[in-house]
This record gives sequence, structure tokens and C-alpha cells, in this order.
Amino acid sequence: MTKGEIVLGCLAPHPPHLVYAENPDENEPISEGGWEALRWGYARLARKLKTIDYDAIVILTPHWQTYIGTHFLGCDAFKSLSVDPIFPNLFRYHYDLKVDVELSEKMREVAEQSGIITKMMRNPDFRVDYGTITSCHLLNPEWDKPIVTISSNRNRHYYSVEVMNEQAIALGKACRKAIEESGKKVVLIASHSLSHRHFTTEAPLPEDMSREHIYNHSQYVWDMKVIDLMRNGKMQEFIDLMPEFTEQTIAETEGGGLTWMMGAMGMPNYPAEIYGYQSVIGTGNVVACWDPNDVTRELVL
Ligand code: 2X7
Ligand code: FE2
Repeated sequence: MTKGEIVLGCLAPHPPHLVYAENPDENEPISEGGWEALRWGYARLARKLKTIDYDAIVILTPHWQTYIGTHFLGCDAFKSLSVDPIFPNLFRYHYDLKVDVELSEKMREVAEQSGIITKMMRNPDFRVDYGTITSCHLLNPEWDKPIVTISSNRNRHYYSVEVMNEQAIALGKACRKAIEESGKKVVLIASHSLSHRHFTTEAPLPEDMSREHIYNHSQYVWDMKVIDLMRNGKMQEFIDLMPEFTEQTIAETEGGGLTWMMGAMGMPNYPAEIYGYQSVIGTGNVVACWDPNDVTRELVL
């Protein structure tokens, strides 16, 4: 069997606003658009994804939080209505997705062997979180590839960002080993925003872009700092700064997605492709990807 590989790693934020703004058939509320810098960036990255040969998507999301161990989706398919608990006015999405259970089981097994506490989610009525649905919809609206969702263990909550970093890197390394042993080509997604302080009230028309801006200048400066590190292939430096960044901007990196993906990809020292940056209800969001292939890697923005 040929060795499996990670063919792309995407940082894919999941504000439900972005799906709302697209008006896909699956989502009930209707909008007049909004947040184009992110949506057009996503569309371009989705086009790149179409040119890549891959078997499955593996996504780590901070909106499936588990307190004992790391959990992996473990049923062939999930179908239901996902309603965002905070924005039910924006996101009531009918999903119908397939899971690569073989790959999911393999990742769980290798993670367990490396000392991580794990569990398969075998409940067919389990409601898949909106982070998974939003990031996957925006990157692959056809849903024509199986996915695996990995939960966010609350290491940061119980301990610290430093412990989260260590655990997420160990999980990433285990997932990479499992992917290589599986013989499959896999796209990884870290589903989250950067800075994450947000407004607690909404404009009467949520897509009124005259009301959208970053929550404060400090968040903006931090977001630009870490995007610069991505652009310059300095991911080890970003991971080292992760505790300060995460604490000062209440960043959604706290769930471990980016650290996990960087751990799995061997801490890339090549430039990330940047597709767009914009605030959503005050949070900072970048669409970015790491393409390990020197030939196809581009300077996008
Ligand atoms: O989950 C989110 C998020 N991460 C950012 C912005 C708005 C809503 O939901
Ligand atoms: Fe979120």
C-alpha cells in the first residue's frame, strides 16, 4: 500500500453568518449577503480544493467540546437540522453528511496508543456541531467527500494554553501517523476564528456591513501579527506565542485546531496561502491554507 499523506491544511473560520450570507438551499434564513472578503476568499480556496486529489476531510472544531478525552465521529452518516444556539435567526441548516469511519477509527487507535484518552461517537442521533458544518460547507458545498470530525478536549479549560498546545501537537502527530498508515490522501481543517472578543448585541439587519468592525484595535494588531507569521512560514514562532495571543484576544485557537493541524503537518516553515481577513460580529477571521506541494503553492494575497 502507498503511504497516505496530508495534501492540504486549511484554517477555516466558521461564523454561521458566512453560510447565512450565501443563501444555500440547506439553510432556512434568507439574507442580503455580507462579509464578502471572507466569502470570496473561501470561494477561491474551494476552487483550489477542486484541483486536488483527496479521499477525506478531517476537521477539528471548538464547538464539539469534550471534557473526558478526545472523541471521533463513528457512524457512517449523520442527517439532521443544525440550529445555532446563539444565532438561530441566521443558521438553521439541514445537513446530510458521510463519515470515513475507517479513517476515524484508525486515528482514534493511534491516538490511544500514544497515551491520549479517546472515544468513538457511535450515537446515530448525535447532532454535528455548526463549526463542522459551516467550514465544510464553505470549502466543499457539494459535500461529495466523507469527513471525520474530532472534538476539542478542554485542556485549556482545565489547565492552560500551554497544556492545550502540548496535547494538540501529540494528537496531530498521532493523526498524521494514522493517515500515513491508512494509505489515504487527506485534507485537514482547523475550524476557528483568530481573535474572538465579540459584540453581544446584533445590528437590526445582521448583514448591515456599515455596522461590522473589529472589536478593538488590540485584537486587530494581534491578528495581523500572527497572519504575518503564517505568511512568513514561522509557525513554530506562532505556536510559541499561542498562550499570549490566546489569552489577550480570547482567541478561538484555544480549542486546539491550529496547533493540532500544525502538529500533524510537521510545523510548516513554508508560507501559508492567505485568502482573506475580515471581522464577523467583532471577531477576527482569516481564511488560509498550507500547501505542502512546492509546485502548487501560490502567493494568493
Ligand atoms: O462560532 C462563532 C465564531 N467563531 C465567530 C463569530 C461568530 C459566531 O460564531
Ligand atoms: Fe466559533
